[in-house]
Amino acid sequence: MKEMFTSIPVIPYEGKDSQNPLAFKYYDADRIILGKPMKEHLPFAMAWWHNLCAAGTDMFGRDTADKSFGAEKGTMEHAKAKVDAGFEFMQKLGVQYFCFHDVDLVPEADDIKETNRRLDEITDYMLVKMKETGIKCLWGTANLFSNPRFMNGAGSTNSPEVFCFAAAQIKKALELTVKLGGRGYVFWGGREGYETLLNTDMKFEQENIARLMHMAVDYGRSIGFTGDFYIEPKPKEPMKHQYDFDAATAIGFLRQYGLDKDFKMNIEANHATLAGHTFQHELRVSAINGMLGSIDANQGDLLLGWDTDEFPFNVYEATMCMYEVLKAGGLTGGFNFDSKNRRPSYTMEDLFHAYILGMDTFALGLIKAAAIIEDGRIDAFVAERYAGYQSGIGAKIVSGEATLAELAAYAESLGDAKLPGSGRQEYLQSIVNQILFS
Ligand code: XLS
Ligand code: CA
Ligand code: CA
Repeated sequence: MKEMFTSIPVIPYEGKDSQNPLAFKYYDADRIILGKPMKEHLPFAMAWWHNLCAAGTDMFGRDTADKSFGAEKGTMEHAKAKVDAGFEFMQKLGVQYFCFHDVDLVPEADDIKETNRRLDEITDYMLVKMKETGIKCLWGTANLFSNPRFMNGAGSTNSPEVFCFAAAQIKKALELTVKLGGRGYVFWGGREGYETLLNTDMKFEQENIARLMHMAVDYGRSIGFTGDFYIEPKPKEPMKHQYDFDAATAIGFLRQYGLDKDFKMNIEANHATLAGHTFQHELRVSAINGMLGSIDANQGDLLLGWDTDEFPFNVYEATMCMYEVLKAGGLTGGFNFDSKNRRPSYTMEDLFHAYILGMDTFALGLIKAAAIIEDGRIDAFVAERYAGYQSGIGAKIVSGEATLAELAAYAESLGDAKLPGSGRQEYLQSIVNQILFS
């Protein structure tokens, strides 16, 4: 097989003083952080769709990047060239996983039977490469939003025929995920929402989404899928309102429909900010509900109101992310770079620079989050802040033994309450800065 990225070597770790654009400054795969090598804390994944398919087309202009990889687009030869390019890319960077949608892998045919045959062929080819390289599948998914038939959603569509096509694609994508040994299976409900309530039966649509998910769980388990199903919340875009608005909403939905044992969250940074939350907030909500599964590692632009899927470079955000991940005991999933180069960064080298940026950002985030935990001042402050609940009336409240009347009598015996302890926000922020920049 011919090398695709001839000008790019295997990317070495050179340390923070390196000026080599094709070297890691912080991601040192075998460096031990809190007892575990970085590469185990950070199971990075390549997103097939952005890295091997998207070439810069936007609403106002066509492709800027050449992602033909020497083959004619829309052919199986091109699908194979993408596999070759993808595996060489991951190997050169030391990326251990990939994520895919069905239609990222092969050109979709007019007849679903032919699409499925192509998927069988390409995944046979991918399996060979996986054996050769040791690279694994993080998660798979079905694209239930691009084909015009999904204009009104997949599980939430008004058309039972379209619902069946969604079921067929999910069935196949689950089989492929099992075949490739994927750790997880994602539902991103891009078109599961509405444009106007004037034409929408919201209750029925959500019940139907739950029906489809139950069928997916039953089928997945019947063919040996033991991983996690994930919902990837996103509040809007492409729909005006999406049912999986944020983690809290998605978790409530899963519990309402009895899906919470099989599902966790796949949290994407850019979707968190579109929902009006911080990335850290969405991670914390998932973690405290035992549902922090996987992460789509990217970032948005707070000045833009849409999903820009930028490569993450905000070290503060990455640090807070890794703080949540470490506190939660790690991920069962991984860190998928659901990120794309900016349209004017169109060369092959730019693809590598982008991954080096993203991997270094999370490596630095990991190092700094571990330092915050080891430093201990923040954890100690939080523990102290709630210490009143460990004895006396506080302990009684927590034990569930206290009655409202008893607490009222206690308040009356005090006459007036002293103010709660200071939140010390500025002090805590200065600790984070001290650790980040020392
Ligand atoms: C789009 C989503 C999508 C999912 C997978 O905004 O991020 O790419 O991750 O369908
Ligand atoms: Ca996104
Ligand atoms: Ca995503």
